[in-house]
Amino acid sequence: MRSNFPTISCLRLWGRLAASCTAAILAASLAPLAAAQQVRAQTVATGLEHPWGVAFLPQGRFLVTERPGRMRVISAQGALGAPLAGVPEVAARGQGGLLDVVADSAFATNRTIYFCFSEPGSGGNSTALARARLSTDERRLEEVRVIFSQKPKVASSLHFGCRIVEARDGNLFLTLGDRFQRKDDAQTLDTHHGKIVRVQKDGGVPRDNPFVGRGSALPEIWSYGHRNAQGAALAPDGTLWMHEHGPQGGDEINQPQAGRNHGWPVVTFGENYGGGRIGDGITQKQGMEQPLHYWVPSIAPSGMAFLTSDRYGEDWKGSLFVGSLKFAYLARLQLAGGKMAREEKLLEGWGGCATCGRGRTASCTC
Ligand SMILES: [Ca+2]
Repeated sequence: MRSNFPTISCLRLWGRLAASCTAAILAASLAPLAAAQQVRAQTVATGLEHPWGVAFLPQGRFLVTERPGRMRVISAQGALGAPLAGVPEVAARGQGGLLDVVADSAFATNRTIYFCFSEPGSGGNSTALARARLSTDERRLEEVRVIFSQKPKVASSLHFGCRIVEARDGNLFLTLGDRFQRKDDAQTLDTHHGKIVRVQKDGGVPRDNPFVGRGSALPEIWSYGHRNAQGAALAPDGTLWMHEHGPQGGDEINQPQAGRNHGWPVVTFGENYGGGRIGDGITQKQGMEQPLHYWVPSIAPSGMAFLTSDRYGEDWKGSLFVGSLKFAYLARLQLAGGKMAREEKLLEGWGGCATCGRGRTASCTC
């Protein structure tokens, strides 16, 4: 019975072979020993096209985005609902489209969700964050309102970032990519390129954001010097963690704190595609944060979740899960003293994870 298994679930992409994807439930033994050998994947739904984000709803249901611009409710048994009405127009090109979705921490009473997408507009497109209510019949989004838009818009189909995390204080973190050709903007505070922003649920700016009142700096900015973050999660202590794609090599895990500079593109453990240094080819510089962990070669990380449950045994409790798009595995990262102590590769050869996110209790979705 599924209820006997931990709620590690997985939403995966079947490559480019067909315009259909499968959402799968992964289950692991309750036994703490040899848990990795007992992880397995279980298909729960098929027929999705480029699923990108997933939020858990009450009664074991899922809210899933499809990158071309659809959002659906999927039942606990895997039945696909019809695409929800009310999803705004998205710039569905390249890496862009309808991307992450999360349920408000009080969804059970307010039916509020937040989602982010590639927003078309004057000058091209950029990442936008919207809030909406899921109608009681679950056929449409109501009261849809864009509460934040990345500035400026540019003509690019790359590097949108777009992971949403609700912090314990009720503010929302949103990761924003550097849009690829604007990578140097990640070091300037007058654009939202290559940043993490922190906004209130109505789009307002928290007064204690680090750059409020600092000249031309945009007040939504929380941290900067990021490349393209497609995974973010709250740690058990309530702090924000994220990972970001490096160029060729140099994917990173970071713990962004208020006002910190995470270095891109000045410091990186990667190089240009095809070889050649980026900038001065340095990996550290005063005033710039070092990652907590990095991968060379790149694993192309997607999705992130901490495991907080006791159900998986002491070995797994506190582990950080990250999907690898490139090498098609699920990484379990074991922490010790705030550092990465060990990486275990799960589900190697299974086909890869399209996204990791938040689960209902203490779980990982990927
Ligand atoms: Ca960095």
